[in-house]
Amino acid sequence: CNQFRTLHKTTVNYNVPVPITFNSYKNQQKFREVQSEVLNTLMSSPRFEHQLIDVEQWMTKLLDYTLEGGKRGRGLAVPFAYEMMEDPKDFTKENLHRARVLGWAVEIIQAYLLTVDDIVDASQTRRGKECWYLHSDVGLGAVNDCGLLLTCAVEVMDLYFGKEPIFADLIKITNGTLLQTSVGQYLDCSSGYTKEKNNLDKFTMELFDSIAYQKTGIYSFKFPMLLALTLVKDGKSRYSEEANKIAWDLGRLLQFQNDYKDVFVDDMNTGKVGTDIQEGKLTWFAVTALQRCTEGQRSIFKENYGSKNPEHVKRIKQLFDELEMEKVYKEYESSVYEDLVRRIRALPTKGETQFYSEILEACCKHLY
Ligand code: DMA
Ligand code: MG
Ligand code: MG
Ligand code: MG
Repeated sequence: CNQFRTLHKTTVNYNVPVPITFNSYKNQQKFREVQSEVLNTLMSSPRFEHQLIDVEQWMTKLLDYTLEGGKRGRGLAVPFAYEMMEDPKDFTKENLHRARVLGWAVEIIQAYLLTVDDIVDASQTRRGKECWYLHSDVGLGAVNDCGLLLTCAVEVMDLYFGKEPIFADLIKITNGTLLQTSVGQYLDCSSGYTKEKNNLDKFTMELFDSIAYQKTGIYSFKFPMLLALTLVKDGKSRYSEEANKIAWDLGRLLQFQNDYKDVFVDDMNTGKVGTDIQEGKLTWFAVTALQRCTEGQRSIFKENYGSKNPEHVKRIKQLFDELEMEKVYKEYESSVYEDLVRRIRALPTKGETQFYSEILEACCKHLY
């Protein structure tokens, strides 16, 4: 996480800083302990115990590589949501442990989503390392490895919860989340700009909002909360409509922060080399820049966006500078932050307020 901490100075100014406890050293430590337990349970389960040694070696390599180096925000959010949402008289240590197990299922799903995302985005690096699909012994086999990651996440749920009544809910929540995230990823890929298409009709803020919610908001914010609520007494009825709207806006916030880092922050800090300009992505920057463009600047955008040629990429970055996009972004981030703080304070329960406050702070400190 330290590498992201340096970004903190460049973003939102906090009126009242909220201490972040959900990813405290102690919580991270407890969460890490459960990682080895979950992976050992998985690898010694009936599906793997009679496999050839090669299988175990490959699975271990795949899981270790794709899980390593993440900030663990989404995974840690599951036990944190359980702690915040459960009535103290019903809270149990066993359920907290079960929430951590579900947190690891979320982290494996995150590893799956990022491994797929790097293929479709033609990325080079992730979490400071070469993308999985680029390894000489992986290549197109990465498609099957993604299937292995995803089915392992569901297998973890089955191994721990398969005989319990909540299992059906876990599967429904997980499949619904993945379906919607994949729709979001489809829209993200299909809405990109190329010079050949020469069409910017799709570059609207409405489409950006919808993609950001579907590809990022749901699995990042709604998913950990819904999983945690399966462990909470009468949890099903505890997901409020307002919390859902907050998940929507947190998804937008996380995505436009992600878009910011793609263009403006060095890969030494983000752990990944940006590809949004090259891939012609419908980002918050592209849409906002187009709203601020003169006709001449719009032509420059159309000539240079969506190209791998370094000169074209440089010209787009120059255009973003001419349009003062960094300044516009920071002002916008502050206004979104202020609005979310106000709405989070007004949530119906103390637990929800604390959960979303800490998650918001973590997003703005690039710890999520
Ligand atoms: C990522 O969007 C979305 C998912 C579902 C992984 P992105 O391609 O902007 O993410 P990144 O910038 O991390 O590659
Ligand atoms: Mg990507
Ligand atoms: Mg992507
Ligand atoms: Mg991105």
